Amino acid sequence: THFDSRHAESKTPFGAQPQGTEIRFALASTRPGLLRATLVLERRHLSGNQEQLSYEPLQRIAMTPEGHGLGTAFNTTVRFDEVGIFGYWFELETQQGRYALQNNRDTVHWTREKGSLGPAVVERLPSDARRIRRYRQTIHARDFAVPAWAHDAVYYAIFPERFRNGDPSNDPRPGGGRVQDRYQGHDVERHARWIDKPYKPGSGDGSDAVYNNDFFGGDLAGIIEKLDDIRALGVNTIYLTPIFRAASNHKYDTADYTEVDPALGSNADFERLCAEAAKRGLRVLPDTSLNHVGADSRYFDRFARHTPAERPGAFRGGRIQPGSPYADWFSFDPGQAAPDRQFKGWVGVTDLPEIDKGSRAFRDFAYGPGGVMQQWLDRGAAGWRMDVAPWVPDDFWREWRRAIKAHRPDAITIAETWFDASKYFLGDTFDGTMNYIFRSAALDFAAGGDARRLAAHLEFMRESYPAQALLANMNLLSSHDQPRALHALGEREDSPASARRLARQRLRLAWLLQVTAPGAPSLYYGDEVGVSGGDDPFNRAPYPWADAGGAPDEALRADWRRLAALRQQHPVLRHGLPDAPLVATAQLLALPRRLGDARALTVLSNAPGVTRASLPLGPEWPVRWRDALSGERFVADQGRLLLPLPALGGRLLVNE
Ligand code: ARE
Ligand code: CA
Repeated sequence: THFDSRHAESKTPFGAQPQGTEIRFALASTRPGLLRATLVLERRHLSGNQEQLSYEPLQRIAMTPEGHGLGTAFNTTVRFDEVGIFGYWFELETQQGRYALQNNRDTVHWTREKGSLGPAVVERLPSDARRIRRYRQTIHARDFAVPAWAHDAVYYAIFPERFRNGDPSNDPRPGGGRVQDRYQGHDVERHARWIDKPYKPGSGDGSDAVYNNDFFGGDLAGIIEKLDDIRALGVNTIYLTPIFRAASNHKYDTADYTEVDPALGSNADFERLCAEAAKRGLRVLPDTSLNHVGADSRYFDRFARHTPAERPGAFRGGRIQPGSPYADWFSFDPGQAAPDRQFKGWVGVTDLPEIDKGSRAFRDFAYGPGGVMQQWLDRGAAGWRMDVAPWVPDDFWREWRRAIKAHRPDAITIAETWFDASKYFLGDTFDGTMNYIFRSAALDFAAGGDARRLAAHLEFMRESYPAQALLANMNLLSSHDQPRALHALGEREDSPASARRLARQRLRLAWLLQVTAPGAPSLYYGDEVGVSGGDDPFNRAPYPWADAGGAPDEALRADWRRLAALRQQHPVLRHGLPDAPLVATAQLLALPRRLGDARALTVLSNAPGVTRASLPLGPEWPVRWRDALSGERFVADQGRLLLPLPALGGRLLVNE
């Protein structure tokens, strides 16, 4: 059923656009006998899951540059007056029947751009339109604005319990200690087996099952103590995983939204942290879940540890409490016999009873006047990283954003998502997301994967995400939820020195991409000194402070600092818009960005040996370039720039 001909499509302007923009769609084909072409537009993610198709006939046009010499060319202009996410494809009509010109399933697109037609796949129109692979058009609100500082941000992500013990007096067990179970409730017996058992990463002996209850004594005082070191990394925003009172070490099981956990410090310590950070030009971005709380919390109080019987938590002592001030926050099923089945835990985790986000009482508590969001912004927080964003209804996030921006217009709103986050970038919910698409694509490439795969992911984001958000995304390589970068790049505890060196070189390659790609780089504490570790919980190892017996890799840290400094020196790396890759082959990628007359060209090679790149620069490109890393100069000759490239390395070229 394949159309035996060449065909291509393009659009101008390319990428997400504000409401009211007119976009010209064009296609061209060498197929003789094309009768008609139609643009099929589908609106998605607006009211519920309803899909709506509209058909725009294309006009046949005389051969123009748009046609690129491909037989017949068509185009049409559509004005997008509504905000939304649109999918589209083209229908082609011939004497033989109808065909769909659609996004390519098999090959990578990285040249889909105005003027440069991208390859497309044409197949007989299937009876079920869901089988057609759409192109994407995002239309965002005209007034979508992110805080002025968002594109300048460089994050340092800290898991507070594991960074630095600045105050042994607040340790969960006085004097520190490795393992401490603070649960007084239901699974203490299961956990008890492991108390005081040495933690053996990856041992599979079950010691990791209770790792949520291992404490190392890290706290806010420790972070305050190390602010100068943090600042020296070239970062400017500290992202903290949750710090509110909670039983676990990760503290996503909030017990009280209004208090810092006593093992981490006090509310005053948080204010001090923000103030001391601000003195050094650093912001502090907290994290919380408004989707669930802890079972062991004052709101739920499953183990009757928090609330008096007269003002009970909603499930105090394992029984539904209709008279609870928090009763309205949760949905219960009293028909179930087992307590675990009477409420819903987040993805079935009974430690994390899910909130009914429709509850007005909860919404007011969370983001109403004087509510949780405001309290912490008033204490100095720079905004919020919101846990499990997709589990919370969009209308919640809309109200939430309005409340936050009304209170503090320069507060940033970051969603935790793992896949396409386009629906959060229409202007009414989030400014950016934790960019896991970036993480997987970058690590895949650095580990030796096909550079065209990385290009395809970067192009997906360049096409789908408004620039405001694209440049505000938290581009991470490691996090508290995924194996650390070094682990993903092959380093293991027992790796020989050569394997370690190789993994660290791959990490530098990923860093070069991270600090030059569109989006705010995020460094996970310890990555910069060679900390590795696999899945949760092994990705949360304590920072290896030299004064606590650790062995930080200072050379690696110096490399990070050099790379992060590039971003500070070249505004184009913070504010420049990306263009389509200049080159993407199996092992080579050249990624351009521009800001006014300034150009940056990141050239990356994951080949194991030294290679050469030959970059096609159009006539409009500068001729003289300097590698901002090595200082070497290069001059383009007849529109080509020839570059030697180191093994597993790259260059950042800037125009002179
Ligand atoms: C604990 C154990 C885990 C165990 C889990 C389930 O440590 O080993 O698998 O329980 O029983 C917090 C803690 C976790 C804890 C969890 C539950 O930090 O240590 O896990 O609570 O008690 C998905 C979600 C994503 C979510 C991750 C964890 O999409 O939103 O799962 N991330 C946030 C936070 C977490 C936090 C929570 C949510 C809960 O950042 O730290 O967990 O508040 C794939 C999927 C992703 C999936 C991802 C991660 O790639 O595509 O959707 O993320 O894996 O595993
Ligand atoms: Ca401590």
